[in-house]
Amino acid sequence: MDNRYTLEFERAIYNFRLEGDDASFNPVANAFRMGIENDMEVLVPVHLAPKDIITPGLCLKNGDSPVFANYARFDGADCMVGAYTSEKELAPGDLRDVVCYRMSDLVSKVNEWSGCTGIIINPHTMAFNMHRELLDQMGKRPLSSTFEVVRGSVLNMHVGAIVNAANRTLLGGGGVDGAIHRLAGPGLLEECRGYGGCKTGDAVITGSYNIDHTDAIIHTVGPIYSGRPQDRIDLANCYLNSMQTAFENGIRSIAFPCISTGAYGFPLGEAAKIAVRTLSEWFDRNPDVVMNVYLCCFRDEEYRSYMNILN
Ligand code: AR6
Repeated sequence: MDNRYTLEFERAIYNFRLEGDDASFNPVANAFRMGIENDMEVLVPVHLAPKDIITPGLCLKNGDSPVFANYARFDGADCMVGAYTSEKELAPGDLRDVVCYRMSDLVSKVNEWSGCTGIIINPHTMAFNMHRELLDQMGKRPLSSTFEVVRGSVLNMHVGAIVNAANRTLLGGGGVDGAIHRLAGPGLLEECRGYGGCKTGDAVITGSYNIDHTDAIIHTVGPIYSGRPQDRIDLANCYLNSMQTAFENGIRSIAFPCISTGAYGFPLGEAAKIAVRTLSEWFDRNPDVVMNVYLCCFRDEEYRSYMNILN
């Protein structure tokens, strides 16, 4: 199964789990809705035996043959159908018979089957429960880009692209730049060498090399803070050009660090305001694009700055 919408859904659930109690449903709902509208498929474990041997059962179709979905019981009451977003997620369950099924069809089936309370996604790892009410809510929620402020490193996020706060040489350095290069390996440095640098405020996209939970790295160069008005323009351009680069490369989820606020000394409060304003403007200018954006706060004070603004 190779479906980029299923992958985006898997990523959104992973990030939701990672964020813990503060997590917002918005990115998951976006990924789910986008998936439903674009024939997202999931792997459903099935029994190949006749229906009367398995009760209760949810009859799906695999080509012309009927098959019966596996289900799981929770707390003695809930009966949910298991579905997986990838072979990797399926592996720990040691399940042999699966069918690739359209999520929209599975949702319809679940709603028809009185014994079933919903779908459980990746029960062996992330275990994301989608009760009927949640399925209903997510199905109705309007699609729109969202940004989520999260605690932690960009390197923890499962997204289409991770943004690097690089320098003008693009040849690595300290901070998040150093961490990304260390994890990605020498192939990244080699590709970066080929670009001959990047101007302040611009963005360059590369492969992700050994970082397998993202497809790309977008390197942008923030301003070294001097207090001049140009710093604010340059920082806004970092967000704008990174978003545009992501969009033009078909990327629909992206994780930003707090660009320029470490070694480059940009005051946090001001930088957070610029990030929020620039992203909101980009969303307004691109109403037909649905992008899940994560603003990652490696240090607690970064998180506090965003919260001050958003509250
Ligand atoms: N992992 C994840 N995020 C980090 C890490 C890390 N190890 N270290 C810092 N951050 P900075 P800048 C976060 O200093 O201010 C480099 O040497 C940090 O909390 O990495 O744009 C480059 O090569 C903050 O949210 O970048 C440049 O020369 C964000 O990363 C220069 O620093 C940016 O902090 C760029 O300075």
